[in-house]
Amino acid sequence: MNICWLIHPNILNNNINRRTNDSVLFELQSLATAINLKIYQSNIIKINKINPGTFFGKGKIEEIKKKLIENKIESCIIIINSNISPIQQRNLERIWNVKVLDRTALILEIFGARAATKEGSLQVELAHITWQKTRLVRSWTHLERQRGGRGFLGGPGELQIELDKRHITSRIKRIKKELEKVRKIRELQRNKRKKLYPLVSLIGYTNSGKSTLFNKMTGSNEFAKDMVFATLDPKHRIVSLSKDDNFIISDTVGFISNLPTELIESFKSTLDEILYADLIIHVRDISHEDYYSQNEDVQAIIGQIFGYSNGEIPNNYIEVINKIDKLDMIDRNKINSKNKVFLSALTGQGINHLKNIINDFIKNN
Ligand SMILES: Nc1nc2c(ncn2[C@@H]2O[C@H](COP(=O)(O)OP(=O)(O)OP(=O)(O)O)[C@@H](O)[C@H]2O)c(=O)[nH]1
Ligand SMILES: [Mg+2]
Repeated sequence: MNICWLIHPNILNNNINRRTNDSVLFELQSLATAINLKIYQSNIIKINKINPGTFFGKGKIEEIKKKLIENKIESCIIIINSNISPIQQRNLERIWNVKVLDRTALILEIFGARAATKEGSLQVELAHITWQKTRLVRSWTHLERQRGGRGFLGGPGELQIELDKRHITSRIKRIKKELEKVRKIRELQRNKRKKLYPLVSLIGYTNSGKSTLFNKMTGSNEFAKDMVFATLDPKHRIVSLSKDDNFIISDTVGFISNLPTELIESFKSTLDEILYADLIIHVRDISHEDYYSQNEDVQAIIGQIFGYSNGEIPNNYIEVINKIDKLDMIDRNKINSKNKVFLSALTGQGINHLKNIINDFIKNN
């Protein structure tokens, strides 16, 4: 098991810090444990100004180096919860003599580890090599070759590091072609299904309870776990409301803050499930400290999927406020509205109400 050292750089004057330090570190830790990394330590490091060459200032870098040497930590991965440039990565790796990953690399690793279908693997590989390509621009040959072809964690795309840019470009083309085929097949299947039954898509922040709700509504047993990105590939099931009223529900990949744009681009065929849904259900975890900022992140990603620019929301959209069993809320039933259903996917409380809302929506649209 690889050991990792998690560092969240708290950058001064960065207005987009909407979360508390604790919750940022907690999410970072769950990302690391999602690929079985053992956490040596996690810290927040204050930064006044990003150093273009090394990201951190001299003092911090020396401090970390000293600690690595003193504690004889050799095969450690240092994960920096931000985007770092290829030059910064190279310099830090040289000084510290350990592997350095940034947030995007970490998320891509998790997706790589989760991909279970051919489509999922292709999508992850596409995201990975598109990202790598952007990092090869400035300092390709010597930098990447020196670092060696095998990343610590392996996974799709790691081998590609030894190929030159032209190879990557042609691989990107081939994957896109293959994915386009998959997308067409999906489109056909979707159209076929849609002729039979309306499509209801679950979306939401990772770990908000989409799969738990999917399982509760369909009686299935899909993987649902207290773990980020438990689900990667879309799943479909028919839900019967009555003899004549059925719909198809789809469960899909969760979102996260700063989701790499390469992933959104590459996961088009998966995200089509949302784009072409008759009804979108946004599952939100009301017990989470970041309830509001998670909503902003999901809205931003919806905007990217639909090509919105001003925070609009699709009109076939409702919210499920999940995990109410964890709260001590009085009068919560009064808060239910046409577009908002409070429930617990775990206990089942409120599920019938959701089914009624879905039924109404389907009948009226
Ligand atoms: N207390 C409580 N826990 C819940 C509820 N719904 C889901 N959970 C828990 O939340 C965790 C995440 O649930 P999942 O259903 O896997 O979440 P998801 O949204 O599918 O997550 P990803 O697939 O990672 O995007 C699990 O530990 C669930 O048991 C709920 O209503 N109440
Ligand atoms: Mg899931």
